[in-house]
Amino acid sequence: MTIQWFPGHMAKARRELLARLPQVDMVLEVADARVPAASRNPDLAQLLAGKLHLVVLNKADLASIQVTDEWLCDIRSRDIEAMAFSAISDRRRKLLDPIRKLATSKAKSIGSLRVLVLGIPNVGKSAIINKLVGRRSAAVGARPGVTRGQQWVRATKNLMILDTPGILWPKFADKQTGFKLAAIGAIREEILPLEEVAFWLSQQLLRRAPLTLETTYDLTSSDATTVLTGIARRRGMYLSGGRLDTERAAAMLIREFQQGKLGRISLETPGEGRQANDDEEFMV
Ligand SMILES: Nc1nc2c(ncn2[C@@H]2O[C@H](COP(=O)(O)OP(=O)(O)O)[C@@H](O)[C@H]2O)c(=O)[nH]1
Ligand SMILES: [Mg+2]
Repeated sequence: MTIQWFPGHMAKARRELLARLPQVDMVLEVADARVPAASRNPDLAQLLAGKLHLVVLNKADLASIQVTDEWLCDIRSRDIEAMAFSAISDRRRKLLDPIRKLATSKAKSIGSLRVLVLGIPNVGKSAIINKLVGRRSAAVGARPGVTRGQQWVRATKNLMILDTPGILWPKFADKQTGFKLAAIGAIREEILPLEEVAFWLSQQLLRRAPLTLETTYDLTSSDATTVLTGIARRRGMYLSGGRLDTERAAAMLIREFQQGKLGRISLETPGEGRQANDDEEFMV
């Protein structure tokens, strides 16, 4: 499901986006509320010139409420509309209202509003399309010039959605970004080893939500190097021969983080990424 981002893939995704943009009035850019910077691509803004643009921080049910509010202020301060959303628990209405408001504020006749949902893998694009289209789902036929197999679906009387989301390529600014994307399941584990991602995540948890590892796994140490062995011991994860299975513990920690079992945790705050660019270059 996730994509390994080689330059060729990025170029293809960019080409496909450029081909589809002329057909739409608004781009709904879906990002992950736990990593709103790492899950966006700053290069998108210049491609969108002239389009209505709404950033949806999805999976807000998994992120810190306070940190998400900070991100919304940060994005809006750059003159981009933004909202927090949970495709799992929020009502469709919460998404429809800001779309309408943005369209009418720009004097765009809502009577013809055509929307493309766009984002990196696994941020919830399909969940959002399903939410918007709801039970009203009714394909209205492929249109000329539209990528084959792609259809406009009517969400409301006035709102048409492309049923195939646009795939955005992440911008790998540094290794931290890679870890953030791996932690939310946006890039494949082949790119960054599971145990390295879990170690990084352990450090983040100890720093940003210090009680989480204790309440979830009964671990009291504040040393990230002991987290995986601690989880393996608590959960009885052993390899034949009696060694602790830290790889299984790593997979479990990442999975439970992704499922929200560790609580509402944001992995970055506005501002902190901007001074961390002395990190080594991260290539995929
Ligand atoms: N907790 C939570 N999970 C979500 C939310 N939106 C999507 N998901 C889950 O995230 C995973 C990826 O969603 P999907 O819509 O397939 O992402 P896509 O790759 O961007 O189309 C699925 O397991 C969804 O159930 C959300 O708002 N909150
Ligand atoms: Mg999808």
